[in-house]
Amino acid sequence: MQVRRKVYVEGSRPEIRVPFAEVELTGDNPPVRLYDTSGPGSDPQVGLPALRGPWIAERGDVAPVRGPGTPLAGADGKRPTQLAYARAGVVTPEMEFVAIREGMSPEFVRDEIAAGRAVLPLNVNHPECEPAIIGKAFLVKVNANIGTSAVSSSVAEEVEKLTWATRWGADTVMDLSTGKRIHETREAIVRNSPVPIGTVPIYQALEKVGGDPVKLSWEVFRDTVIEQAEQGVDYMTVHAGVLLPYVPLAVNRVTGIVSRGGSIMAAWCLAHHEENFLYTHFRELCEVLARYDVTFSLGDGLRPGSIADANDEAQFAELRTLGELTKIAWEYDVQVMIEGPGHVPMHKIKENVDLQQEWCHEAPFYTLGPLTTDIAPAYDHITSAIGAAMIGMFGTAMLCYVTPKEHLGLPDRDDVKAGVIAYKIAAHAADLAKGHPGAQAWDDALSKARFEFRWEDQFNLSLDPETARSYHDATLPAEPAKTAHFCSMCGPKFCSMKITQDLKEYAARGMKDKSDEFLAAGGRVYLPLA
Ligand code: IRN
Ligand code: FE2
Repeated sequence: MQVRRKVYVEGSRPEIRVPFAEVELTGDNPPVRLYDTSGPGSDPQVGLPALRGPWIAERGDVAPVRGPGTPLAGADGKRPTQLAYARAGVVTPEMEFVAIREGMSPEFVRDEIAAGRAVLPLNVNHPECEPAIIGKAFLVKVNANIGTSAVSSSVAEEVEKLTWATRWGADTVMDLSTGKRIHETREAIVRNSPVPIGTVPIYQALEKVGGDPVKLSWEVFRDTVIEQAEQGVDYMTVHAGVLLPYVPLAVNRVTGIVSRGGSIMAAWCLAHHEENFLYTHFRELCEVLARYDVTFSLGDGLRPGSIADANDEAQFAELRTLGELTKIAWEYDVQVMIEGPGHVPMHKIKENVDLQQEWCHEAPFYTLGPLTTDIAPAYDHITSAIGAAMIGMFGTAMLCYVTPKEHLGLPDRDDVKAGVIAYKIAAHAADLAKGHPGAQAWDDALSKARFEFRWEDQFNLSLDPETARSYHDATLPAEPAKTAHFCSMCGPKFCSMKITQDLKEYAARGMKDKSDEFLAAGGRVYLPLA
């Protein structure tokens, strides 16, 4: 019954094989190809094959074998970043890969990266990754956060969550692990991940100094970034815009500083009464990230954590600084995205995108929701998917999911699925609104299947085929119901789709016949229940 299968489209050379999920349809309806993030599947003990291995090797700018201290780049001034190549006019195999994935030309992909409007987060030490592009001209992407905390989860469980999140369509995954076995957990995640992996290195740096933010230093942070870059982390959240003078701006807020990284850096700045070391050492950090092609995700440490605090001075002061840092990172050929809120009511969402695009020179925006109301704990995947759809429509490139457990606890498997599905809906709704070429073909195929009562096709085209099928079967489990021209929602006599189909038939026979027949039958559109 499952007629979804993985197909590959070959690029200009045989090892550029771009995956799609192909849905076969009944009758003479052509198959539909969907963007596919699930990867080739791996044995967690072995990891995925190194798809990008030959592409990285042939560029000759990094050592061929991974291990401490291997990257060679930087020594001769050449930086192995996709931004450096794009600026030099080179279309890398990675760029060609995403061009096929998105249905765009490779030159367009290269030019968007060169302009800083899109990023390709691909660490030279993550050859297992299937390239995915993040930028407003492309499909809106979804990030899912996973990670162990001090109180729960094992390494195996986290790899399982990664696979589960990408199965439902997560385009990137962030490992926010803290506590024990943090290095080992991340190693297992990166080696098994077909999607870019992001982290927030300050979390691990904090573990290294025993959990006391005051003991943090640039040196501990830098070494943590190198450790994670060696493992292959593709992008890193860095809260370099939480400046000492901005911290007092958050004091009178309803919810103060809600960002974990933001509160760690604010505590450090206040305790030392010194400027944020991520800001003062930013150029050195750029040099490290450039060596591995790690993409910056400049953190929004002062994002609003409530409707009352949206679009305030603290938030926008930090955003201006992120714009300044973007220019510096670009001097080093380092790719940049900008993180955004948080909690924002619908009428204040557009201003966020407009200011971010203006102040940050069109670097891709990556937002956490935003939640459009604070009244629904346990349903914040919904309160935030509303904001995510809107902010996506206005030009946000990636949406960080929120699960039903937000503000309440650590998400389990079901929460991860609920969050990813809610965000895939938001992202796709934004793709439609933006008129991304090809986005509507999926809707049209499903609508047609629905109208023609091709139930199996409708299930198979669904974002969540299993749930769609099970809801249908809960009331009409028998096999003939899969071709019946009604469902249990309205029953056989009230189905609007059925009535419209009859109308079409009448129209084909001539309006006169049709109206006679209609009047003879009593002239009612809705028939009384038998
Ligand atoms: C995304 C946009 N703004 C924040 N995020 C994500 O929130 C960020 O990438 C990370 O995954 C998570 C927690 O970040 P804080 O609380 O440390 O800022
Ligand atoms: Fe929140």
